Amino acid sequence: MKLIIAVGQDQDVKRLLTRLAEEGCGATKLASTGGFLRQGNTTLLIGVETERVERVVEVIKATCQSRKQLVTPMSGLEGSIGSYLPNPVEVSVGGATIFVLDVEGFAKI
Ligand code: 2BA
Repeated sequence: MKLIIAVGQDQDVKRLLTRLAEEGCGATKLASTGGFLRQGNTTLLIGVETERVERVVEVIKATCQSRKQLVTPMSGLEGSIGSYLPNPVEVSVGGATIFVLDVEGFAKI
């Protein structure tokens, strides 16, 4: 068995949960925050049989979109002089960041 941890964008997760339910996959949705943008995103914990990992990753790929976002770099502003405003930079966020972990044990009690 494997545990898939998928960090996605809030906008995609409702549809993704519907698709996972259609595939008969259980999932747990956690509210999370990206370390770089410091904005809300969603992390899903999905426990699946090893042979279904590829299928689930396909479903995530088909459902989660990549989006461009403008970010104003803020680090290093402390101590800046006057009204210096750094230019926003564009970053591409998602579709999803996926980790696949081995599961040593699994029980439902
Ligand atoms: P954030 O950390 O808020 O990152 C959002 C997007 O900002 C990233 O999209 C990437 O395009 C950009 N970015 C991140 N760190 C950067 C840096 N040091 N310099 C320049 N640009 C940077 P994604 O790579 O698609 O990541 C989306 C979200 O997935 C991340 O949100 C974070 O919550 C999660 N994530 C990504 N890589 C991770 C990792 N190695 N471990 C844990 N979570 C991760």
